[in-house]
Amino acid sequence: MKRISKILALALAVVMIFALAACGQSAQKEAPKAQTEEPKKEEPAKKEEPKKTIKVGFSQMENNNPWRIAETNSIKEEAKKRGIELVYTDAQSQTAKQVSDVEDMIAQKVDYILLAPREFEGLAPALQSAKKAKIPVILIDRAAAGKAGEDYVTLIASDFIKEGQEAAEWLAKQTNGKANIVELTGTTGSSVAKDRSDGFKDVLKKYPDMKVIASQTGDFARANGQKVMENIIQAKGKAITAVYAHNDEMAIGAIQALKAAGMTPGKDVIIVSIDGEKDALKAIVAGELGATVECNPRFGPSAFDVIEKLQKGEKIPEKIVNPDKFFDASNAKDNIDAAY
Ligand code: GYE
Repeated sequence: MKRISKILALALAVVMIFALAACGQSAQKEAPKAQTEEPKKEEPAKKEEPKKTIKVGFSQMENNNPWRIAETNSIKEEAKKRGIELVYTDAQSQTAKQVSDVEDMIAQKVDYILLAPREFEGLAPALQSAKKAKIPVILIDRAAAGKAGEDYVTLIASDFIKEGQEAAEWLAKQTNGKANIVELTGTTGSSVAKDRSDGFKDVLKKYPDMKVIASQTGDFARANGQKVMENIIQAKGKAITAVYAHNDEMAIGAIQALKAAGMTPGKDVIIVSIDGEKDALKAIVAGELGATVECNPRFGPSAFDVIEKLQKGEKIPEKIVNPDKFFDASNAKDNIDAAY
């Protein structure tokens, strides 16, 4: 036994000597190579880089219309462009899910949160959790209850009151201040539906012969807009002379309902809406939709500009208002290609 282990130890020693020699050789062989690959020396610095990658959570409320999809794409594209890691969630039209989505992001330790609030109320628990975790929240496209600079950093959005006012002024001109209007409102409880209604009705005060004869929610969706319009047509029939839809999708639904009822949109019934999506511009060219107030969904550049400013410690205003255009028969065709 002793002899056998002695032999084994000897054999092992021989193998090790050879192995060491081989190592030395390959190290020698590779030495010149290693010298030319100088950046290798900087590896430790490189390793720190991933820490600098910003991780941003984007809580989208839903993705059920072209406007939303354009917004989601804009955020995703811009994050990619800037090398920012994005954690994306879709609340599927449920405020409760939106709260838990934000809480998940906090657990994932994102550096910032972009939040597109479905409803004005109901998101306080999410905002509080983010505040506790010291994660800045930037509201985009709709408002939520809370204080800028305290519960969230800022709100980037269009001026919805102005949008409603512009729609009303256009309609007043088209109808010589005389119209029986059906209002198709957006999501109940959203800041945008309230403001677009308020702005519109504000202007109507100047025109006593312009009346809202029915106002119902179509939840910003085409199919709902169509269904609601069908019911209103059944109740009001030919008395309807105008439609104000809080977004293009519902306006397009209303156009379909009017046609099905044997009415001619653009002639019997003048229609105005908001957003500026491709289908709406096409409907303007077709003479069915009168006009649409633009509401720009491309939030990517402005949202990530805010984040980069926060990174540098710069001050951010409490509200950032998106500039919007106006589309009617004079410019719809020229803007179709650029629309979403
Ligand atoms: O007009 C509509 C969308 O919040 C401004 O929501 C946004 C609105 C937009 O679903 O189409």
